[in-house]
Amino acid sequence: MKKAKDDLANGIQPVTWPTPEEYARTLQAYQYQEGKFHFAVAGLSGSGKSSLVNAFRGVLNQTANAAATGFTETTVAVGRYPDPSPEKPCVWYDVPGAGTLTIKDWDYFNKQGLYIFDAIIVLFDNRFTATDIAILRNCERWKIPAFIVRSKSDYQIENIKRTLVDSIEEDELLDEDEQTSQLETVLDVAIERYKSQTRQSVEKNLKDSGLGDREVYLVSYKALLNTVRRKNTRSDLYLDETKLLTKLVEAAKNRRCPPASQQLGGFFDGNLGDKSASMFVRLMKVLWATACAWQ
Ligand SMILES: Nc1nc2c(ncn2[C@@H]2O[C@H](COP(=O)(O)OP(=O)(O)O)[C@@H](O)[C@H]2O)c(=O)[nH]1
Ligand SMILES: [Mg+2]
Repeated sequence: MKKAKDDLANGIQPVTWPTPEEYARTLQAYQYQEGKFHFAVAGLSGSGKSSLVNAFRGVLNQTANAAATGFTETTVAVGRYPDPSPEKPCVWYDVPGAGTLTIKDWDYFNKQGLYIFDAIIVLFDNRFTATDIAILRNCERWKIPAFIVRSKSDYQIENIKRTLVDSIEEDELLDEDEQTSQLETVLDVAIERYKSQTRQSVEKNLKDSGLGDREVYLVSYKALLNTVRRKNTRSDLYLDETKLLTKLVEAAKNRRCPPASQQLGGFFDGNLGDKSASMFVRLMKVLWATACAWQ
């Protein structure tokens, strides 16, 4: 007890695991259903979680089936949103960030029962937080695929673009032709700047926390929604939406369906009955077809 107290005082955080009873209670509380994929989106209030959940489900913000968006979170409740499309066996969860709660960063993962999920999206808008790091660290412990996603890329790029336009227009050293030519490429420059700034900042945060480098997916709600609905528009900016959807399904599929060499005691012929095994294979085929359709 004294050691635990001293460790905490010295910034060494305890590694805790839920008891089997807690684990079972969490499965029940989140209405975990065998044969479905359970994806969590975690992040600070206002980072765009509810919008992202809506986009993944192909649901427009502010419509009847949509998760509520654009208000300040005040509750600790995790929102559960089954995919409305009958052929997609996915359930999406909207998980409020630690900033809303009185939970310590290191305790957040267990307290929110994030260990039951098949994949977790760590969503950030501007600020990458200590909770985000704690989620990534815990995902490693639990072997849960985690995806770092930056939201609102359309908005962020538009802001960078506006600043660039201002500086080109203010630059007295440029003649008219030079200004015109720079203004023509300003969107591409803004996108590149946004990509490199985001990657550098995440890389630094991960390094400072002793975590290895990882991919960052840059997305916008509207582009993701269109991608899920397979409706490409010219007016929206598409970045990593397709890649994220594909990798997400791929990772969840691999987690549930390890290659034969890693299967525990014959996954299909022992642990599952014939009927559920064939249902599981069917499910995988459907999910795989869905992922391919997104490509
Ligand atoms: N421009 C833009 N705005 C977004 C995007 N995602 C969310 N928003 C806006 O950001 C605000 C907060 O989003 P919300 O989904 O409610 O965030 P939550 O509090 O994390 O659930 C809302 O006004 C959304 O319309 C996006 O990709 N692009
Ligand atoms: Mg929300």
